[in-house]
Amino acid sequence: MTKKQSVTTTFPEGFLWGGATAANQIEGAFAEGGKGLSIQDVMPRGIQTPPTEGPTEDNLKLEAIDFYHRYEQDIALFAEMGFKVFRFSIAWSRIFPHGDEETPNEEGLAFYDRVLDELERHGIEPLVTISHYETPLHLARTYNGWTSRELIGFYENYCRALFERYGDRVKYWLTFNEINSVLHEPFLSGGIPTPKEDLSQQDLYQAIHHELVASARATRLAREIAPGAQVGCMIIALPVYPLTPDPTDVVAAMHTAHDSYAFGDIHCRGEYPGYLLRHFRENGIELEITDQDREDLAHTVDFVSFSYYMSICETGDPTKKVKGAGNIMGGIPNPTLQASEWGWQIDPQGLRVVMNDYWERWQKPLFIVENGLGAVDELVEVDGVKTVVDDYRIAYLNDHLVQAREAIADGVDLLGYTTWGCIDLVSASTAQMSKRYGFIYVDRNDDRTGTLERYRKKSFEWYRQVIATNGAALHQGQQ
Ligand code: BGP
Repeated sequence: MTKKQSVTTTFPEGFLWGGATAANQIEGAFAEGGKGLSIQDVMPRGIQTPPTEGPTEDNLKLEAIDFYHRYEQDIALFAEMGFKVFRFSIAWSRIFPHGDEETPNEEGLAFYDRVLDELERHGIEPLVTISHYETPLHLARTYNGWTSRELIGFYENYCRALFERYGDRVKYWLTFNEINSVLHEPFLSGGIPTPKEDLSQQDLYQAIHHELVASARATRLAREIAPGAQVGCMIIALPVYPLTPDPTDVVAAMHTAHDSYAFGDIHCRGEYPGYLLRHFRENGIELEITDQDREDLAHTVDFVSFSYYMSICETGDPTKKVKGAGNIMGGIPNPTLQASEWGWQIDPQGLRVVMNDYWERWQKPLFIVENGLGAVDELVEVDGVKTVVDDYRIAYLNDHLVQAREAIADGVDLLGYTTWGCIDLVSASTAQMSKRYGFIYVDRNDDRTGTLERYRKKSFEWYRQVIATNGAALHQGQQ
């Protein structure tokens, strides 16, 4: 990387401000337009309970927030906030209803044409996640998801269909959402129905290997079919702090950090890092890695994208190992931090730490593609207008953006920032509607009541100003 180190105290010109979503959490219309079932259609409680046999009516994702029919209105609201970029995912099962067909479903492709048209009309750059926790159910149940090498070919076909159709209009692509989460949630992340406790390390790492090869093949394919495209990996960024200054805790933190670093290392360096090979050796894991796989892995990504919600602590003392409430990755709570209503610890400075860390480690441009606060919101009337006075969300986002700006001043190359759930959507981990992230309130409740009407929250105007001033409207926080 030869890019000159920047010394700046502001966001760069052309910085991509925007918001992020995923198909299964917003679209609804789960059986329209020729769409097949995805794993999400059988996850009415997110990761809290095992999947159901088929779709059940208590599954909020079946209708979600009806973006499938309301995308024009929603994109207009994003444009009103001044979005430069909108991150969304393509539902694999809209394009290949079962996942293993040879030809794509035209109706599915046409839907995303319309979404792209609308974004283009408003001058909003699309940022597309190819696979966001929505593996076609057929691939999960027939092949045991990514444990099967056959999924590489199916995914490659899917990517080919996307690059051929949208390659000239989509510049930024992400191959797999939060790819490192497969270690923790094999079904959600890898479409693997075998319960985690019955899954051997061998099978799990082989599945991961298949995903990594598929990701690299997508990168190679994008370069052939859509030469202007930029392909990024997407990982959960989770700074791991030692619980105490005891060197044993520091080493334990290093090991836990490696669990996530490995995914970035392979995507950026094109080969397995030594610490992971050692883990394989010492645990009797022997992966099937072909010469072709090695060649494929050498196609490294253009940028590194990540979600950032929290940091965790780690200890080498087994008596102190407790798993905190929190996102998919869990981790030991940090005694110095406060947590959200769902137990996710809030650590804006951790964002600066992780950005410096990734930049120094990989020297690839970074993209923050998820960050936000899931909270219970109350719809109230202010001057006759329905809204949510979400000062807590404004404070959260403000403090994280201030730290991102610090990291930029530290020399980090940051392409953009998309807040998670820019419009209220169904939660991934709990499948609740009441865990709201948006600038836009959606009238939809956990019991499936609600009109689906949209309302601007207080944070809507705040974000509009932040974007309009390219960050100058932020309030200085901790440094
Ligand atoms: C990430 C996922 C998203 C999203 C977000 C918030 O792990 O990529 O899909 O949902 O976390 O999580 P949750 O919805 O569980 O609050």
